Amino acid sequence: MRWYGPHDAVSLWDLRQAGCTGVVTALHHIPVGEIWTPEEIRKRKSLIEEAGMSWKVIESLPVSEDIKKGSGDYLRHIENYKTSIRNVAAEGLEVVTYNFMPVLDWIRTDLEYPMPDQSKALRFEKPAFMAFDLFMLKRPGAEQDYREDQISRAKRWYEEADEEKRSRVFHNCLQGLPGSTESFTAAEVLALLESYHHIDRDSLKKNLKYFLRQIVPVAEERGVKMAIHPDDPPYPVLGLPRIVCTEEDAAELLDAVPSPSNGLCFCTGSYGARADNDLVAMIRRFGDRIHFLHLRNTARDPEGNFFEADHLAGDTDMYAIMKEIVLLQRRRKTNLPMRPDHGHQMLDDLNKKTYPGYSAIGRLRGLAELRGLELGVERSL
Ligand code: DNO
Repeated sequence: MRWYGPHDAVSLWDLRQAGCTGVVTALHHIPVGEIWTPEEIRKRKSLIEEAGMSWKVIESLPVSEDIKKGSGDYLRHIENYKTSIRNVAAEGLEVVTYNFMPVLDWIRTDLEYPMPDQSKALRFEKPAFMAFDLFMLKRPGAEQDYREDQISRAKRWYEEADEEKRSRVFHNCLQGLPGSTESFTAAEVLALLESYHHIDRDSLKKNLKYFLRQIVPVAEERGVKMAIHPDDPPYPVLGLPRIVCTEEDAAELLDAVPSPSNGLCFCTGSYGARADNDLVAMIRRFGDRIHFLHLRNTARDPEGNFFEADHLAGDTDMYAIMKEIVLLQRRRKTNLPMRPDHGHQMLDDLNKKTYPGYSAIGRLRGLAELRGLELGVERSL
């Protein structure tokens, strides 16, 4: 399971009691672009081991905006990234998760979407997001990115929403980086977006490939596996290109640097938010390059809205996915690290302040269901 570090309201012992054996975490206190030192890595590792679990997977070693843009301090950041890879390898860590989403990591408009059982889920509501973009953030040129009917739909959402609803969506869309409780201001996001105005899909891809060509040989030499997380939601947002959304995107980046160390974090929630991604086929095709999995389910509609369903419900057939993973593990003669991604806020979670999607009990439920499913599939094959 994921742990945000000593400040996380969910403790390591909570995770252990949930049935977790391997923790995935990051040194969120080290500024993006700087080096993860051996001391800091060791300190974090011993905390986890003292609670009887292991740390093999990093989520995430973040890639700086300069690297994504291929400008500013990017060469120094890449050298630092290589040093961090060497440092984590020396401490026995095996997988480095990262993403290449410009400016914002994952985005949701609603962090407390009520489920019929009164638990709360994360949701992405397209009209709310478009209203945020067009009428709250007021991004220059935003109307060119939407069709007429979408703009009217967004306007209707905006007019019908009261002040409180608008400001909740505004705040949710500006949430800061994972592991931070701060959010961006509108002015900061607009400035960041502006700094990407010359970066289109092709140049972002070029920068990702450059980064991979630099990093992967070091990872390979030290026995580390890089695992790129897909974009979430898996389509362009706020005029920014998104380049890890589909099977073809994944194939292209894997082919660009054909090394076992250049691999995927296979997130069924992100890839699964698009109806055109066939997840089982993707696991079959990319199996040898999948180094980490996020198991999560979404329920989507044709408008582009989705909410995070229970792990065994929603549009993704989790049984089919798990079966494919079990077969893959057998073929590769290994146990792949995987975790339940997100969970509903439920029971005592409802009275606690945790990172959105990362409350203890909702994830405990997800983990328990997924472990049961895995064991059942395993025994029946
Ligand atoms: C959200 C997570 C992402 C993920 C990063 C990986 O819950 O799946 O924040 O950790 O995109 O770099």
